[in-house]
Amino acid sequence: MHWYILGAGAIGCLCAELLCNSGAKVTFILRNQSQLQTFNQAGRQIRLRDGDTCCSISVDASAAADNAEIRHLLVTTKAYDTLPALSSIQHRLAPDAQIVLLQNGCGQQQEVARLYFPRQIWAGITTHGAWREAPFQVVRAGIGQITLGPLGTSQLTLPDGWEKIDAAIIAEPDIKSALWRKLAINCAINPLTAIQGCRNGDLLTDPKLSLLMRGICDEIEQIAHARGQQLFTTPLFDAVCEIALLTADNFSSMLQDLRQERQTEIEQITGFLCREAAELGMTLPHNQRLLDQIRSQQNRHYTKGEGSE
Ligand code: KPL
Repeated sequence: MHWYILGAGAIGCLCAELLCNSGAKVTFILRNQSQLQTFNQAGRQIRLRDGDTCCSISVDASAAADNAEIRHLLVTTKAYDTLPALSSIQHRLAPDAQIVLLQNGCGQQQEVARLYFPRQIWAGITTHGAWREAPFQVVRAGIGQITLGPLGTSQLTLPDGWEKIDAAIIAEPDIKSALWRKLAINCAINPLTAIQGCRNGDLLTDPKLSLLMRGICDEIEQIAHARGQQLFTTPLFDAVCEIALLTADNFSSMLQDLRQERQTEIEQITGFLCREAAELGMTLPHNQRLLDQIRSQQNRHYTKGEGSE
């Protein structure tokens, strides 16, 4: 089995390790010559650090513009990069290719299923904790699981070869609900921590932030309910508090993106929720305010970036 991976960030590298260890051949698809050069400088290897233990794995890389056919593709790019990244390799995708999308956010999965029909698409979420300390070098921050489910079909199978992976891979028949649950958690934690510049755990210890988070959660629940989505068996606020406690020392991915002046996934997280609300004729004052605030912070970075070039 030969799996190509689009997106060589922390989750892309973790998955590369899992797939290599399962006996698959793994090739990263890199966007341009400069990324290929960085990969060559890293010894054509990925390095994973777990506490004091370090392991290196040799993988291949190919440029997006190459021509070799792709029959198995894992996409671990940032959510906003999904469509542009896929379109850069469209000429290589076999008509019966299997595509796995392992990303935050909602909306892009349905768009991929529509645009790349009749290929088989799986969407997934992961609770693995990892961060990238340098290109192709990842630090493992917590062992989690990968939950995957097929889009647009009721046949519950895993992608080719994934049953051989020696890690928790959960086959989920109702992946849409799993994506909504992850979306709800990300909507409640990410923008608020990004605006406040705080750790996830601070949402629990600062009464003002906890109150705000409760308001945000109530709005998310209203939309989920209007869309017929059951979220958790407990109120969303309680589920979010549990995750914030488990990840108390983390800086959310959105806060990290803002701090590093990178584009955030706000449009695929709170933006998706607010678009759903607009379609339903509903308003979400707390979530809309967070969306506006993150958009304006991002725009400041881009304007600054453009001015300094
Ligand atoms: O998924 C996360 C993220 O930061 O994107 C949470 C669960 C909020 C953990 O930080």
